[in-house]
Amino acid sequence: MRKFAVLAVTALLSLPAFAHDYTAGSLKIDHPWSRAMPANSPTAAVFMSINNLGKQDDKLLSASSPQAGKVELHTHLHDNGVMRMREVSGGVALPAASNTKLVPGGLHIMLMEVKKQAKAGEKFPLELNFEKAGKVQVEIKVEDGAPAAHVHP
Ligand SMILES: [Cu+2]
Repeated sequence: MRKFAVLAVTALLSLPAFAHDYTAGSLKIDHPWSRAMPANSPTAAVFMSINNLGKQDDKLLSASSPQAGKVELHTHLHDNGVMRMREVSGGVALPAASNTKLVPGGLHIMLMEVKKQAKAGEKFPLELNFEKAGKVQVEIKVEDGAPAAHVHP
């Protein structure tokens, strides 16, 4: 009986966390996710944090996914008070001993020409291509997250 209770608590605690991370060389890729995609939406943004635990800088050069016809690396820039997305030229720098966060409103991986809009709870594969760590396959978890604070319906 007691064992059952412990198992139940563990299951409850582990469910909402969705902890999933990947290690590639000195890179630790934590919690790659995207939001549930509205029907017919041709684009979707993917977020994660990439912790470079090594002594050498690395760089995220590109990404690809069977989910999308094209994948770009994007950042947001303020342009006369308007937030605009812009492709990051030359890749996303991952300085040694630092944690680079891809978050809503900041750096993100942009899926273009999305082939099938993913729903919350689904997963899809994404391949990250790093300058030094090479190619790394990760699973993107699709979450039913609220829209970013600066987006108005
Ligand atoms: Cu974008």
